[in-house]
Amino acid sequence: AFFVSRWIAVKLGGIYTVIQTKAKITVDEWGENLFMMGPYYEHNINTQVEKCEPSNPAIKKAMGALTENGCPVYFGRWLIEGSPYVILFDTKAAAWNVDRWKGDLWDTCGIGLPFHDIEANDSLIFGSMVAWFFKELTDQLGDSPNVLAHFHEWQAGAGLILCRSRKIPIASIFTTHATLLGRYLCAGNVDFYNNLDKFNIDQEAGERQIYHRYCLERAAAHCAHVFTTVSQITAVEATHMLHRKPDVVTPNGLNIRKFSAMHEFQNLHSTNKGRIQEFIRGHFYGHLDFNLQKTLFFFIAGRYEFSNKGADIFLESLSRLNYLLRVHKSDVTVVVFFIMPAKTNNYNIETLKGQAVRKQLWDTAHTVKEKFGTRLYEALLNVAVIPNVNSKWLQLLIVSLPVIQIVFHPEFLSSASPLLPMDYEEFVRGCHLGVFPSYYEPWGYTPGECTVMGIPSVTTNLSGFGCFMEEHVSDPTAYGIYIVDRRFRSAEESCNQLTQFMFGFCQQSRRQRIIQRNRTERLSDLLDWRYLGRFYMHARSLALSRAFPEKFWMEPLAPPQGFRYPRPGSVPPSPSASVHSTPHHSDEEDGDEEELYDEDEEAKRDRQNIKAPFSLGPT
Ligand code: G6P
Ligand code: 1S3
Repeated sequence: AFFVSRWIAVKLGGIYTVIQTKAKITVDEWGENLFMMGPYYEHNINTQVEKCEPSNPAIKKAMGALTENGCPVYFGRWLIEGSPYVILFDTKAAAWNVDRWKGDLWDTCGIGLPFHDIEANDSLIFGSMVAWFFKELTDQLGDSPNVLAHFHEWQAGAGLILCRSRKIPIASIFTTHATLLGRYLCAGNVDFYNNLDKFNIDQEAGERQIYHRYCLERAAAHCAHVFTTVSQITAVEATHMLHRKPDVVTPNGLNIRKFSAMHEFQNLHSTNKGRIQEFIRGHFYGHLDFNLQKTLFFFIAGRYEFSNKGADIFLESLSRLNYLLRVHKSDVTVVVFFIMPAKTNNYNIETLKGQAVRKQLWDTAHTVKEKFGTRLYEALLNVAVIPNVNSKWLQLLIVSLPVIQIVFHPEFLSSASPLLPMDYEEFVRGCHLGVFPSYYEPWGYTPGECTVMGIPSVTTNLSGFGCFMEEHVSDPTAYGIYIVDRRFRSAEESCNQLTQFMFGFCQQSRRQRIIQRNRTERLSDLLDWRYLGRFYMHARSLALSRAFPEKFWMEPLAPPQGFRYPRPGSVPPSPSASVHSTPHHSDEEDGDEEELYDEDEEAKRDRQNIKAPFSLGPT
């Protein structure tokens, strides 16, 4: 089996996450017969791949045929869990063929690529090398063993189109993780989902100057033995935008890591939150007029697609939330992080200074801690604690203060950053709520990643993840999955709903948040590749049975058995009706509560219910 994608060892975005997290279970299934094929990028490969010689003589010979003709191909092991083999095609070195290969593509299917679209040209070079490789390989192998190739996204489409038009004997799958037109149309402020059948798609693609890309995508979808996409909502979109209904929906999973100590993820939340608080102390140095013990951290993260990722309605809802918190005289402050890579020049000097001063104060406070200890540190930083301020005046001051602070972090997070030295996972764990109110989101890994770390999140019924949760969980909100309706409501109504979700979240006590996190984490099993991987297995069997019907036969597929995760055993968490069972729980802000509800019992019951979340009929 071969996985063909532009994102092999290229750390960027959701498709990389699919391929990288899925590697382990796919290697478990295919062992030495699994190969991931991608373009060769020297800087990525040096840090992520261990080069070696292929032990399979047919692979070696096929690679040799390309390399000897001036188109180098490399082999190695990708240094991730499962250590899959990778075959990497040096598209830069092979670029001298591009004009000839453009001619081949034109002669084959009438798709012409403009010279200025570098990504499309690169994808053609990659695809031409892949098709050439498969030709050499299958010439040697004959039909034993059979070759199955799974192509991801339009950038791998050319390889698939060329293989099929040259009648190379492979079973093929094409998975699209979005449609080009869907993404463009949604970003252009159209009422996309209510007009799916009304667009003149050729014209729309032409007007957006993506006609050639769209042709590659559409041709790949039609050429494949099996066409799949990542969610039901994108399946409907693809049916209209590409004119082929996907054969299988292959939802995205994750590798779920279970801690031996059940509540370890809660401790991790606490430690990482401490690190975010440190950043905040430095970032707001001189303006730190809010109590960090009463501060909640929200964040949004993803590609900088302002309206597609819902940053627009998030900002609007934050201003409404700010208003609500003020009029209710809430003592909660919300700090919101926008983690969206954008164009940057340099670090902001003021920000660096703030962190440096914070560090100095920390050191100073520690040298004198025998005398004054941490309280001095807090006092030095916290301008709200001003001695001799008359309490009425102070109250006025607090009410007039904004209760929402926004930090825009225009880069991916990294533990090597001098400002916020945390990896994405650590950062997510330290936050309280992920907010992803996307308008266009075929799947949406961000809320899924929050879920497996036990962090509640907001998603929408226009995201694959949100729809999946709506389908499989009876009461997602009770489990900390807030689903904003962006399908059947106006933008104004969606903003209000999002505001209410966030306001409700802010009103929870610490104890309620802890209980909610426990519940959120329990949903992880639903997102485990160990379950979701079976949709990929099904797609592979289907492709083999269509490509080589005399050898592979598949029983007609029984419809997947719907699974619904039940409501939690109690009413949604309320301070008087539930009590946490989390060890090491410090709870300065909440009063004592009666022990009326055993949460671990609830967890046990839920886990028993989720033994086999999906059954897919014969595979
Ligand atoms: C985890 C820790 C607790 C801590 C809590 C803070 O549950 O185990 O010790 O009190 O996090 O939760 P919060 O929602 O206030 O950040
Ligand atoms: C796409 O990446 P995106 O963020 O551009 O593929 C991801 C993986 O399937 C998916 O999660 C996401 O919704 C798509 O949009």
